[in-house]
Amino acid sequence: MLKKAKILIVDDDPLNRLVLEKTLANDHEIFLVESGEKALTFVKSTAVDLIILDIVMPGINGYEVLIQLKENSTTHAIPVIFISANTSHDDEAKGFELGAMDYIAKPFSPAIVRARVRNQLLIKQKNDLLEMLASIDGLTEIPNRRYLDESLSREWRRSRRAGTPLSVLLIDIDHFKRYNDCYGHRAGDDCLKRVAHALVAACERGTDFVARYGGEEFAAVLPDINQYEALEFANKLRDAVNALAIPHKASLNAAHITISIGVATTEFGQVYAEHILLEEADLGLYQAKDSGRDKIIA
Ligand code: GH3
Ligand code: MG
Ligand code: MG
Ligand code: MG
Repeated sequence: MLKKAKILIVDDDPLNRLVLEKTLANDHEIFLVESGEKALTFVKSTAVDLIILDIVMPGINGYEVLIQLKENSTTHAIPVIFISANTSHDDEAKGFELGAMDYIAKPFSPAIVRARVRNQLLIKQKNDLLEMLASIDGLTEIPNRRYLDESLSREWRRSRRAGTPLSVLLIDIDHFKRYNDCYGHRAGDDCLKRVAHALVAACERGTDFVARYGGEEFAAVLPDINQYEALEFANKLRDAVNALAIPHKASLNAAHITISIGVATTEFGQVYAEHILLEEADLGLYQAKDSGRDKIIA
């Protein structure tokens, strides 16, 4: 089933906008803008499912709009259908090369526009589902390593471009091997799930996330967070896991499950590779273990 989608129509011709709106408004929620500039501003504040984009417009043209959409991580996956009176094969090929999903020639048939829009929305729905399934860890049902790597890479590039801070936390359950040995692997799995959910629940800002890094290790990515704030957040995570009070009688540092955390921050336009951030966090984690566990080291 296709749910009502948000569709942005970008065309400088008022009549075209009107006809397209009438064609699609019964099945979808329609937004209209008359220029490429306005389209790029609009998608910053509203998540749309599909864009129908005119090519020839005063100001920036449709090709340029598509290029800019593709460069931005929040808009690169929005399907774009070009709609144009430019019907040469070269124009059409250029549209596809830039990443358009479809190309409709003006004048258009409303029934065909409806069908093509529906096709693209169905493909998008399936792609979103696949993307979601490929990004979730099977045991804990939180984001997995693949999601972490892709998102960290994107956030690192964004931080470097904008000169904003970015913090990464590596989180490791203390004496977890002893937990498995003492309570069994099934109980170990349950413990991992509970810790994972406590970590995720502590992320209040929509831009922060925690992923399963592997085994009994997790990573948190905190965009726009400096070292001081990252340490505060790490404390919150440590408190959240302590508050679970999961008994661990075989632990060597406490009577319940605890975590150790390494913190790394890139700040003040400092440039180093994203893997170095993880390595720095890993170094902090190693020191946290070395200094008795249930600790946080930046
Ligand atoms: P430390 O405090 O130094 O981190 O000690 P540790 O025992 O937690 O560290 P170590 O790396 O020696 O052991 C990690 C353990 O985590 C070993 C492994 O069996 C367990 N583990 C990893 N993935 C899973 C999992 O999916 N389920 C369960 N039950 N255990 C897991
Ligand atoms: Mg036009
Ligand atoms: Mg470990
Ligand atoms: Mg461990």
